[in-house]
Amino acid sequence: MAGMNRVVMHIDMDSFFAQIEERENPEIAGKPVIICVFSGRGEGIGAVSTSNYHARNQGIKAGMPCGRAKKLSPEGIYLPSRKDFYKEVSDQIMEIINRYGDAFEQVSIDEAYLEVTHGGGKDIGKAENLAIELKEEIKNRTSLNSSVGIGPNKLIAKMASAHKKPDGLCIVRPNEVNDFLGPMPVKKLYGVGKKTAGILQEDGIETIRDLRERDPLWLIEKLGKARGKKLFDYARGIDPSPVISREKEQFGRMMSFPEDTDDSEIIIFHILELGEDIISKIREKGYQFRTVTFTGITPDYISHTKSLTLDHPVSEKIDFFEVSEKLIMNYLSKKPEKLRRGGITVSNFSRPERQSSLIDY
Ligand code: TTP
Ligand code: MG
Repeated sequence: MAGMNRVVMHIDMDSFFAQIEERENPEIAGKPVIICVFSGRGEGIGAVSTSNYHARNQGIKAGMPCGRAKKLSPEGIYLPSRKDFYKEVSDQIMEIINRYGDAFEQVSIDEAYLEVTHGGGKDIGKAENLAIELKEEIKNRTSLNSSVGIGPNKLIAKMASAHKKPDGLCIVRPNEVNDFLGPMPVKKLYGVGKKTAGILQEDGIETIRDLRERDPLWLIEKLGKARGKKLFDYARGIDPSPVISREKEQFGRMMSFPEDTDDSEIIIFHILELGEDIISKIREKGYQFRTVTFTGITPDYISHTKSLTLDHPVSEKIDFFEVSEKLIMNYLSKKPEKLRRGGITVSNFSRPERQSSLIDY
């Protein structure tokens, strides 16, 4: 990817666990909400997992003992963490995010990276529209706010998503990277923890700009080779690390139609276009597939799917076109309503036996 302009997106949900609880209990809206994890070592000994922004304004922080939080915010609403439930909501969100990029990497329960260099990228304006659409789809389907950062790599995208929280969208173009990072306190730089920040501050380094002015050899001497080199690059907004998709069990693409439509010809036209991309990816990998799934999303974000599984694996474009067309016609005959978005996914992969072995024998 060297020399190529990348566009990377980082999505992070706002006060995730607390926001879910606010959604589930509308009566607590507007109050400080604190989610506590109890250690099992006796009642009441718990730590703050997260809190909403009202509680943060009162000085409450993740990791703080709940007892201390209660002193800071006696009127706060304290709720026990329901991790399994949050995980379900997370899965739902990740499934949405996954469809917006060329590569998708989930990094925690509420954050993920997307490489959008090809899909909507290069042109940052297109990436911006993609981000607006993604935020909107998450909001419409889960009622939750997210923050998105867009930058030329993972480091900048991540720092950008944090920059305008909550409900933020922050775009940092390659020529803006230095101005974006420069004035920030050094502890905000990704990879700088409390300890490193302390070491740097002892030597008068307050901002990322201060860090940038230091000699690389000085940094290596202070922080060790690996960390010193890394922070030298990070201070300049350099991060070549790729967005790594886990081995996928399916390949899919999703799109918004130019306008809401139930016209089968229009829908098929767009979906087959998405398919071009999917098929070339699959052929690149040497996969064959048996299942094709069509997803339709209505203007009020209800989604329906329809799948078709062949009795033998295929990999030709013509097979994909045939199956997709059949699926979409079938879908529309059962659900004749307008669609805002549509998507197509192929799955059920296998690798063909190598043909040459037949000849060898
Ligand atoms: P974060 O994204 O770090 O925090 P957040 O989503 O609550 O708030 P922000 O708006 O700043 O992004 O973490 C996601 C979830 O992970 C968080 O809701 C709760 C959980 N978590 C813990 O349980 N303990 C912790 O120390 C942290 C940082 C997070
Ligand atoms: Mg978050």
